Amino acid sequence: MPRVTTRLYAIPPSHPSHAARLMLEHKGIEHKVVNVIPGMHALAVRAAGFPRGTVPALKLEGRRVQGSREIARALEQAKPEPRLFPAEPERLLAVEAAERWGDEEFQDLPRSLTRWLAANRPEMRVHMAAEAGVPVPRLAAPANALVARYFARKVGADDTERVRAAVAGMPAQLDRVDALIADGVIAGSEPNAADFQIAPTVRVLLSYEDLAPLIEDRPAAALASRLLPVYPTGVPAGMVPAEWIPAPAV
Ligand SMILES: N[C@@H](CCC(=O)N[C@@H](CS)C(=O)NCC(=O)O)C(=O)O
Repeated sequence: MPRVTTRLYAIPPSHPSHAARLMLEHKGIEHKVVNVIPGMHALAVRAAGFPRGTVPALKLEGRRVQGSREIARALEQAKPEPRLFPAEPERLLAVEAAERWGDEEFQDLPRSLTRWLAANRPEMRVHMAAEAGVPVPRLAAPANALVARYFARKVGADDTERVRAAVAGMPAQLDRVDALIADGVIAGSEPNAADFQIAPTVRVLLSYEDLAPLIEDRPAAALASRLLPVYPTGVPAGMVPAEWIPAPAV
C-alpha cells in the first residue's frame, strides 16, 4: 500500500486546524491528520520541522506549509480543482477579504475565550483534561494552571477586559458572517476558502453551551453545522461568566 505523504498537524479543539482539514477533504487530497497533544503542540510542530509553533501545519509533497490561509493557497496550487478561490476577479477579492477577516480577527474570539477560561477557571482545566483523555483529570488540572496561564498570555487573554469585550462583540461579528452569506460571498453551492475559514470559528462558538442560544438561529449556524456537523470538543454551560453573555436580540 502506498504511504500517505500529506500530513496535517492539528489539535482537536483548533478551529483553523478544522479549516485546513476541510479544505484537504474538499480537494480530495489523501492525507493523514496527526493530532498532537494540546499544550504540547507548539513543541511538536517545531520538532516536525515547522518554523512556527502553531497548528494547522501541513506537510504537502515535501513542502512544509503553516497557517490556514497559506495552506489554502498551497492546496489550490497542488490541485486546482475543485477550486477554493473563484476565478472571477470581483468575487475573488470578496472571498479573499472575507477569508482574511476570518483569519486575522474572527478566529481570535474562541481562542481568547478558551484560553481565558483555562487560565481562570479550574473546572475548565478539569474539563479540558477529560476531553484530552487524561486518565484522572482532577489531578492533572492543577498542574496545568501554569501552562494555561502561559497560553493565555500568548494571545492577550490574560487581559480580562479585552476578552470580555470580545465576547460582547460576538453578535456584531456574527452579523458580519450573516451579511457575507446574504451577499453570496460564502454559503454558495460550492464552499470556498472563506467558507472553510469562517465556518469552523462559528462552529466552535456553537460548541459553547453558554453561547449557542445566541447563535443557533442564525444563517451562520446553518453554514457551520452543514460543514462541520460534529465538533470534537465543547464547553459545558456555566463556564462563561453569566454577566459577560450578550443579551439575545429582540
Ligand atoms: N491564524 C492562524 C492561527 C494559528 C494558531 O494560532 N493556532 C493555534 C491553535 S488554534 C496555535 O497553534 N497556537 C499555538 C500557540 O499559541 O503557541 C491560522 O489560521 O493558521
